Amino acid sequence: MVDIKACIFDLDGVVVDTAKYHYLAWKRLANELGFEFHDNDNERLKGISRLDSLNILLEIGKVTLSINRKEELAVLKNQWYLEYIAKMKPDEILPGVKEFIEELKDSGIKIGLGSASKNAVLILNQLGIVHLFETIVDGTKVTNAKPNPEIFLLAARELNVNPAQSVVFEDAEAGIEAAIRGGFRNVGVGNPKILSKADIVLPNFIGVTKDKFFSLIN
Ligand code: B16
Ligand code: MG
Repeated sequence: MVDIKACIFDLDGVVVDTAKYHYLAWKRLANELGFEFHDNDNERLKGISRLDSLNILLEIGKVTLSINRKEELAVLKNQWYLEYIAKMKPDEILPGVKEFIEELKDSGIKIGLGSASKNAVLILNQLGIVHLFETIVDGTKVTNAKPNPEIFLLAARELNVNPAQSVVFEDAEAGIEAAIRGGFRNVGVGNPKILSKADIVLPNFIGVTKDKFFSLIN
């Protein structure tokens, strides 16, 4: 029998595709620093923190910088990223996910957000869906980035549920790893090859209902 009390959603790649905007901003930074950043390297930046992403980008470009310079560049990248975010509209919410969350909420399941992004609240406001989440745990509230489970453990604590009775929805390998380390049930959203460690993988939320989901996760 399924005993699920809460569902915790990642943001980028699960609720909205902000990865494309992160990519454009990182690419612009790489170009300013004199090297190329390609789409196929972008997967490595998904789900991890801004500074961890910058370190990977610099490793790709074989560039070494002081911590102060890195912090300046992370601020610059975020300014460019926020220019894209400011133009986002509610129709960029990924298909089916809002309806699925609403159905879960109506049936009494608690809903949380667990995102590495420090811009999570801004993005949810921009999309008009901030009210759907009973708790929002984002990059401003934790010290350890995914694959550390801190984000999801804090969300479960704030929702007053056990990890074993909660399901994490994640699009990134680092996020599934964090869910596993925290003792959560988990659903990969996206490519089954990348998310091979997940309990189950859904390609997206199109046509996903509460009953269909419960029959899969059981
Ligand atoms: P920010 P998620 C993550 O969001 C992104 O996947 C990752 O690419 C990004 O570096 C991270 O947020 C930090 O974002 O620069 O806005 O603080 O997938 O955990 O919702
Ligand atoms: Mg993500």
